[in-house]
Amino acid sequence: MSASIDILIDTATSNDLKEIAQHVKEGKRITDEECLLLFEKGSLAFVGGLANFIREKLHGDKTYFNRNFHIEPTNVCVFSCKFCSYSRLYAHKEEGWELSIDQMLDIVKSYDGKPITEVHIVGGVHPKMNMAYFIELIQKIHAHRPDLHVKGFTAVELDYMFRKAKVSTEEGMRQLNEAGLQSLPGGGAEIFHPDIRKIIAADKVTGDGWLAIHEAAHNLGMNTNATMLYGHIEKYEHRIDHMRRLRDLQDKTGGFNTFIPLKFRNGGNDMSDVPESTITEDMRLYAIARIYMDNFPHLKAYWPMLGRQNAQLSLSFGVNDIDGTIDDSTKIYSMAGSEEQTPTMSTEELVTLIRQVKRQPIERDTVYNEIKDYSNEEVFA
Ligand code: V47
Ligand code: SF4
Repeated sequence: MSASIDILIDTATSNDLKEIAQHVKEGKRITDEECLLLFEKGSLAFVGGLANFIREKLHGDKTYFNRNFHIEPTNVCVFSCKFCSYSRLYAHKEEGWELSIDQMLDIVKSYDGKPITEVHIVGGVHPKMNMAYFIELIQKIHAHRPDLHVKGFTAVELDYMFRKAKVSTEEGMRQLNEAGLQSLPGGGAEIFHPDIRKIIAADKVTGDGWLAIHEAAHNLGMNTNATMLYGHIEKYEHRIDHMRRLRDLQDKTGGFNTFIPLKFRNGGNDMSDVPESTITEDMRLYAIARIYMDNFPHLKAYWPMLGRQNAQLSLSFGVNDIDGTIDDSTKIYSMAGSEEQTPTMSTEELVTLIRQVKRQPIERDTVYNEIKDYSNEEVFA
């Protein structure tokens, strides 16, 4: 491993790139300026090699996945993010869906007896689904299946819930946590920088508001994820600003588990004229994120969005997690034009994908406790 980084140091095409490689070897944090240099001048092989060095230092060949399903309570949404192909405005709510608590509980019950460890709840921001509604949902899920980890609600949904209920962020998080909400997904982050946010997601929670909600969750001992929607109108500077804000909060709280870059998909939304990023640019971003976000333990490629083969490829560019089985329970990417129209993978398929690139498949729970090593598993449950 250290031989491979020495080759990168020796063959770097400029002194500044050589210096970055040396920093990575020594485990030193890179600066924003160095990060920009990687975006501008780092070849795919160079950034990929550095990211893989870090990935193997942190996790060896271990590649995590979990067994989960999603509940999307509604796609009716009071907001109108330009990149979103999924939501329907309240005025057109008959075109969308709204699930009752009983319907959502039926989804949970359909997994009875199956070795699922996590339910991921995320949807549009419906003006009538309030905090009391979701507290009741979480309590009922918890009462039905106490071993199921409830990960739910983006900071966008939470911000709206708390404002409507007239509670502070801290109080709102406390009440949801007490009801049984155990962690937060990373959605709604998009691009924090106001110059971009005001164009693509003008009316929802600000970058600072998003960070404050995650900080409040961390202060209660909850773990959360963070995403970044990339590959549309943002510049490298905006990506770096976004990652710096996350890195700073992580320095303060240590509450983030995973960073999840989300590739912008341009199907069926108001930004369909914006071309999608190339696979090379996707892999370069994963690699640079792995190098820059030195205090994030995990980097995830969300396969329904990236596609399975590209998710597999990303395992050589810093990624050590490919989310879960999902079980065809999310529509957010299929509606945005992803090739994954029915996102479901059996554990066997996930394991095979990981093994094909000579990595070690490990089933984890939401907070990365290892459940099972599938390296030599022949029979699948
Ligand atoms: O915030 C919406 C994104 C996010 C598009 O924490 C789009 O484990 C690309 O955050 N093209 C929600 N992306 C999903 C999310 C998530 C998914 C999986 C795992 C976790 C986790 C979190 O989806 C939104 C937005 O950034 N999104 N539309 C689109 N057209
Ligand atoms: Fe609503 Fe989320 Fe879609 Fe924005 S991305 S319109 S907040 S569902």
